[in-house]
Amino acid sequence: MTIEHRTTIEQRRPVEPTRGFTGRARAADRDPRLPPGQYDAADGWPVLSAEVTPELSPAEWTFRVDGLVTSPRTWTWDDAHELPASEYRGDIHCVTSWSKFGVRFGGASLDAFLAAAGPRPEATHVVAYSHTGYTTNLPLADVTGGKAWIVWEYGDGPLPPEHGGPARLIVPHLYFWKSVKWVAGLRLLDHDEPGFWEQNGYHHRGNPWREERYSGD
Ligand SMILES: Nc1nc2c(c(=O)[nH]1)N[C@H]1C(S)=C(S)[C@@H](COP(=O)(O)O)O[C@H]1N2
Ligand SMILES: [Mo]
Repeated sequence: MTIEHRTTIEQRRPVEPTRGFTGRARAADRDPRLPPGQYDAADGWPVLSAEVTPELSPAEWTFRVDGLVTSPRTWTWDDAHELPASEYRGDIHCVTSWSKFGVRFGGASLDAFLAAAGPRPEATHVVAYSHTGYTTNLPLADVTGGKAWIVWEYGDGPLPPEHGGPARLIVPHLYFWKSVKWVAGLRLLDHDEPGFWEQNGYHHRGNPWREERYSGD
């Protein structure tokens, strides 16, 4: 993952939709589901990857939880599918300014994985990482309590490879760069450890409603 590649990708900032002669949407016209500075991508779903889509079959995919846990564990595709099914229906928001409303992702709640591993009391943060080397940091509180999922379905079908299939993390209440594609695991830590984008100027938390896009926002 080179700087040039990263820059190219996040510079693909979509053009604001045309809003007529006033050039500005009236507050009353604005969809309340749209966080500040975002636009509705409607039927589109941009692919944003810092790496080439890996060839990763379900049989090769694994998900590990380790670090500050009592029982470090690795799940295979079949193991993960034995967990209670859980889905997210709602909106997603990318820092490059597109949002998508009412999407469905199916998989298992991250709570189910964490419960099996048993976070130690000292654990405050996690680093989530992919099979390709992408990383992102999150407070443990942002991935517990029904706020994060490991998903392998989009709509009624399998999650497409370019969107992180066989399986990805989703943390939909934060900007989508936290939602690691081709997710490989979660390491629990007693401190915050900036990931790939966070080391390159992105905000450590990324709350779209507070427009926490870049460090200092
Ligand atoms: N492994 C990996 N996960 C990733 C990324 C990436 O480059 N690699 N990009 C992130 C960013 S910046 C965004 S906006 C979303 C994009 O997801 P999408 O391509 O399915 O829209 O994935 C996030 N997860
Ligand atoms: Mo992004």
